[in-house]
Amino acid sequence: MSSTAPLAGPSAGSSAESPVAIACDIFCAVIDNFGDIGVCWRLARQLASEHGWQVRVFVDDLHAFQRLCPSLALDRARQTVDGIVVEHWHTPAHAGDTLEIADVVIEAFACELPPVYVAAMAQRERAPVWINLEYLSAEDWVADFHLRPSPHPRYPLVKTFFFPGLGPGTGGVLKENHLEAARAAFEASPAARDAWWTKTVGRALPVGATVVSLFAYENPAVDSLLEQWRDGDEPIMLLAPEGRISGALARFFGLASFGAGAHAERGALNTHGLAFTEQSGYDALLWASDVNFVRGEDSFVRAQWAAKPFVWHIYPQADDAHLPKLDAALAHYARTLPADAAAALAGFWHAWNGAGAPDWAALRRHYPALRRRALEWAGELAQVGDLAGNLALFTKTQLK
Ligand code: TRH
Repeated sequence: MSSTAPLAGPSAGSSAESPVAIACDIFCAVIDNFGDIGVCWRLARQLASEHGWQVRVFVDDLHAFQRLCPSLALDRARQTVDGIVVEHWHTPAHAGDTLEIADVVIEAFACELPPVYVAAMAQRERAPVWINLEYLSAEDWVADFHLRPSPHPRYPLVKTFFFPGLGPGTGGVLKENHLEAARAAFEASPAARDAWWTKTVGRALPVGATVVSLFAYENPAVDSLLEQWRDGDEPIMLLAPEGRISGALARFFGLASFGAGAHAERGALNTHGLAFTEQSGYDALLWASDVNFVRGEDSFVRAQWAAKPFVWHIYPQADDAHLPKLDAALAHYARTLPADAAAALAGFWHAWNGAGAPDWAALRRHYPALRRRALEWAGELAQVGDLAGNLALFTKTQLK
């Protein structure tokens, strides 16, 4: 129902008529990497497929987006992908070729909406529900600020802060309705797993090896870890999607590069470079692995739903502002772990984020407890509710 026409409401019309879909515009400015568009795209697809919303995504970097969504055309100002309209957003003034104002406007990660769009929001007979979707943080203050309104200084508009989080009273994190069933089906089907290994890695699942996926930023701790894996007793099958850590792998193995299809073996360490998959394909890598190294925001969340022990490379911020966030996440994730397992996990996460040396043997020793906790935590996190569902629920209360 995107229009500049007066809004009759999400379920306008008589009860005999089918309800009109809620129109939602999501604005996403890509700062760097894939997390900004990764979160927005996942949210967009979920609002469309699970809530029946008509979603339009404004994004300023189609190249980053295309890595997650290969069917996207780079040269089109406007296109429809999976039923979602994608506008190439030329910030800051551009707001599409025709000015259409949605029922729900999501400003992702405090990106600035085009002034012309905001002015038109204020002109609408019924003001849109305006959401500022924040970055995920596990810190306690998040629950206090979640859903706080912020009146616009000049227009009769109210922006609401929507905070993702890991605890009660926050907006939760994204989780599709079908996710658990998809994971269970993959884990229950040797044929599905075999097919995944053949297609993705080009070989069968190695018997007896610990499978590790590695998605990380450049990381000085990686050399020490690779040495520990190489020199250890336990066979390690390392699966590394091509990206910012690939250069370090190439240097370690004395190769020119370590992109998709690369392969190297040293001691107990067997490493394969993987192609960066489309977004929906990434989950299977997490399900296929025993331990996952993830980063940023979206892969951090996916690792929690994969219910396998994981190591988080948090997005580094100025003045180490990210370190309290790392500890806040650990406080949730490690809450019921025995003290020695919690210490091994915290030590490893800290080392992976710049403080100390990673101790793989210590982490490995506590694997059974970490695996139990990973499963338990996925259940606890699900209690907070899925972000798209929480957002849809809040929006409905505002559109009544
Ligand atoms: O790419 P990131 O480092 O993104 C970061 C964070 O979001 C951070 O909070 C933000 O401030 C910064 O960007 C600008 O990590 P993240 O969030 O895990 O996003 C990666 C996305 O890439 C995620 O949606 C999963 C997806 N992905 C694939 O689609 N295919 C792949 O093969 C891999 C490895 C990842």
